[in-house]
Amino acid sequence: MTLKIDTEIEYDLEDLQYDIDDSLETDRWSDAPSEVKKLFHTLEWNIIDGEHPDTVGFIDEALDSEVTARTLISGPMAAGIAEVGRRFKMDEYFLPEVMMSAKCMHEALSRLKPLILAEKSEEVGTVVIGTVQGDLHDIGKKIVAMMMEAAGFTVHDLGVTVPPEKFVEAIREHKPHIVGFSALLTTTMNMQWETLKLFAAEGIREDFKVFVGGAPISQGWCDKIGADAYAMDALVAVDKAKACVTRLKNLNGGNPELHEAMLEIDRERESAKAEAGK
Ligand code: B1M
Repeated sequence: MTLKIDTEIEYDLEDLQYDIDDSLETDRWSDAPSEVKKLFHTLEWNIIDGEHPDTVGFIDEALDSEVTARTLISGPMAAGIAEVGRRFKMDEYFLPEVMMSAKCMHEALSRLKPLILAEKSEEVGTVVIGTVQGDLHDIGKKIVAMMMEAAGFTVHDLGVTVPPEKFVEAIREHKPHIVGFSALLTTTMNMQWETLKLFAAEGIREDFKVFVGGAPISQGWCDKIGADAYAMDALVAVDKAKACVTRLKNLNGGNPELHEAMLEIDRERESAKAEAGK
């Protein structure tokens, strides 16, 4: 038996500016038993405070309470790191604090990764993924890679600050169905475009589908650079990737029909959400 806790609802995270007592008073995670709700807020604050020696202990406690790895990632971990981003933007936090919080995220993900990967059943395709050149952010990319692997893909993660030529090399070696670029900085998102241009120059653009993601990335950007799919989170990335290797497998990368099919997946998701919210 696993606990079902809704992490798709958009919560107001304003309480995270104050202290855990304020968080405990919100209705966030109220569909969980009270001790789990408390544990979720503790984990949010553990990430905000960057107290990484304690992170895995809280994760283990949540797992013992039948909470799934996916719920932890998309729930309290996402909330905690979002508040870190806000504090950084408002100059309330500086790099050392952000690095401590990132360490909490990495330690939690290392603990959760085997549980997510244990879900893998059939082999559905191959993915090459990396954070583009100049960009060191990899927490979100690691989550995407993990979820893709759990969904049946063999994932070759090239790491961070990956030069366009290294993508080309990996593509020649692994012959992927999907190539994914992550970028978290407005100053590095352009490297997604540069990498895509190199694929065209090398005559390999149509051999696979190109996925783009990361906080500053949008559908508009995806359209502008001529990528095949934009995914706002790991779940959307998996849905779209699966469609690409099954019913859309005969459409080449760069095909406008493929692009339209990706947009249709977003529309279906939106209407399913609206339906569920009724
Ligand atoms: Co930096 N950082 N950071 N940072 N950092 C941001 C991105 C920033 C928004 C913070 C802020 O100002 N609020 C800001 C960028 C501003 C901008 O460009 N507009 C910023 C900055 C400025 C910087 C530095 C330049 C700071 C400096 O040095 N002065 C510097 C850059 C270093 C470099 O890259 N060259 C820097 C450094 C760092 C750390 C190293 C300290 C650390 C990264 C540690 C690491 O990743 N190993 C860090 C962190 C942790 C952040 C924030 C706080 C958190 C990022 C994160 O992990 N989010 C971030 C604030 C923010 O994003 N709001 C910030 C959680 C993660 C789960 O979400 O990565 O969005 P995300 O991934 C999601 C989706 O986007 C999507 O799915 C994921 C899961 O749902 N997704 C994909 C991601 N990739 C995808 C690929 C796909 C599909 C979906 O297909 C291929």
